[in-house]
Amino acid sequence: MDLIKTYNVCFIGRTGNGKTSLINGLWGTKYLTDPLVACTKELYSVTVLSPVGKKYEGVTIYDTPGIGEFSSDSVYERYYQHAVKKSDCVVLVSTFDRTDAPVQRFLNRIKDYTDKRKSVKFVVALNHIDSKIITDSDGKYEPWDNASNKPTEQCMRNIQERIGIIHQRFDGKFLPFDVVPVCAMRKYGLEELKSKILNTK
Ligand SMILES: Nc1nc2c(ncn2[C@@H]2O[C@H](COP(=O)(O)OP(=O)(O)OP(=O)(O)O)[C@@H](O)[C@H]2O)c(=O)[nH]1
Ligand SMILES: [Mg+2]
Repeated sequence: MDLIKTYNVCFIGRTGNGKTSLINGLWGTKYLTDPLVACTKELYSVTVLSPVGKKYEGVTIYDTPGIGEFSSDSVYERYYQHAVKKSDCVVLVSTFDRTDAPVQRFLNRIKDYTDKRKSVKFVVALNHIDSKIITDSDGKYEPWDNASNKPTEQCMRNIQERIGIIHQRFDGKFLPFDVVPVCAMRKYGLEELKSKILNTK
């Protein structure tokens, strides 16, 4: 029997989407991140003693390498298998970038990795919502209201649109899910994401 009974969570998603940044923001770890190149290349895990409901004494978080990274996918596959198999909650980290094909393929196959004795939960974190990738014809798109540290109304509309697309593309591929808009960089939405992951709401 495990000495510490943990609720296990794994973060998956394409390189640079902010898996490691979110884990650092949510659990105070200091794992390395990188703006330019694939950063996480092994399977990292950290265990935090902090009760989750009545059943668990702590939480173990798995940080995985980015999916869809050409041939390295096969190298990383055993990490994904291991982390998903251990997990009570799978967090997929996405962004406004619509290159979803690698993730759709991934969701098709991770069903086989889950531990069938667990009732696994699935959450999508929509990160990088402060991104300026989306521009208007006049180029004046401002995603962030710094005064309130919240997305602008225009950004909110982009978030709603992207959530719709994520549902169209991912519904039925794995488990039912909610999408939580977050910004790891500006520490926005982290409490909401944590409570969704840990089922505390
Ligand atoms: N502007 C902005 N930058 C972010 C946000 N989240 C993460 N970043 C930056 O994006 C870069 C990539 O973040 P990581 O956390 O390393 O991404 P990752 O998904 O772990 O990437 P891999 O380990 O390569 O799979 C870093 O430079 C972060 O500082 C965000 O919400 N907004
Ligand atoms: Mg990483």
